[in-house]
Amino acid sequence: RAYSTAVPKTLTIGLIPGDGIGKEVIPAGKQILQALPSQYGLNFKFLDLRAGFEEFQKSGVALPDETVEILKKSCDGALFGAVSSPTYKVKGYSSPIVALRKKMGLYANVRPVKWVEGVGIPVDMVIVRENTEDLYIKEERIYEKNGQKIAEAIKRISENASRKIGKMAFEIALNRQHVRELGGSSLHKSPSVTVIHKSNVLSVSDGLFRETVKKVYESDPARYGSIEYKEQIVDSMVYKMFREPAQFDVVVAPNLYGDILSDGAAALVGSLGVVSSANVGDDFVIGEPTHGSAPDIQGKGIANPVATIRSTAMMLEFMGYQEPAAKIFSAVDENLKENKVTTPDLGGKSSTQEVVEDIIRRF
Ligand code: GGG
Repeated sequence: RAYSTAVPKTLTIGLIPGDGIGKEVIPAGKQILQALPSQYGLNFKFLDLRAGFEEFQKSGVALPDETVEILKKSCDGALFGAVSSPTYKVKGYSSPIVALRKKMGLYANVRPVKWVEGVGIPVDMVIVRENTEDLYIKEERIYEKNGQKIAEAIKRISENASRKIGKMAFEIALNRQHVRELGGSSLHKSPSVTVIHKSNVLSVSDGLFRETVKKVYESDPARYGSIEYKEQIVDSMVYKMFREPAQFDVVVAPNLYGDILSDGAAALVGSLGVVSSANVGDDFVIGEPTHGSAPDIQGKGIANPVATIRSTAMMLEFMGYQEPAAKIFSAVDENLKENKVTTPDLGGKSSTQEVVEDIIRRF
């Protein structure tokens, strides 16, 4: 999207901190947007919105209708922090982030995992996770047979959602290649997309995912022919991702495999605290750190704000504001490379706020 920096534009951003350290890192994203140099011609208005398990405990509703309505009617984009759903069934509760992704039509969760020299090991990949179906439709049931409990969950894979996520993955691969050709740093010379599946066992469901993504690739050789097409069974992907992570460029996966792989991949770049994501639909984007609510460090002021700050940049990037996004990414990279002002998860002694200020001073 082209925009003119000559006429300042005001963007309305919904802020949904959620639970735990979500409340400490979302203000970091807000400060970063407020501190963007005026040359980008962007002003921001913020709307504080409610969701989360703590919200459920207070009001009995995890994702108020009002939050969804305000996002749809009044916001240009949003930032979501973290949610800590209990690991047992709570009557009336359902994960608000899972519901929000569906209600807002955010069918892709895009999770870049890129090393910065000195932190982690060489890796430069993007995990493109399907965000609306698979086991996350949460159609579960429990029943008894011969006096024994049996639990079942439906794994739904649709051609439509697989096609959309496949297209998103190939488009991201082309875009990454375009950025490389403009001089962007990368471990890769040419684009590739690796499709994750377990269709040696789940030949119907994962089989449909794999075949549909492959069809997207084959449907447009003029557009996608420069991309190398690869497939990996999910268990072998875990092994290869830890042994030879540098070989992966874009990785596209059904919802659950994408979730697990992206948390695992965070170990390659030092900490879950630096891995960002964006929930992307055709007309809306919500930036969201990959990490959860981290109750163990909640309230200590030491949560790493980098994942949220990068997610803020991703939100701008998917909204079409490439230059301010690039400015944020490079300020974060400088902070990490220098390795002086970092939070304890990266071996440092700095607070959340000190890291935010160190990144802002590099603008
Ligand atoms: N920001 C990502 C996040 O909150 N992760 C934790 C998670 O997976 N939460 C799902 C839930 O508790 O509903």
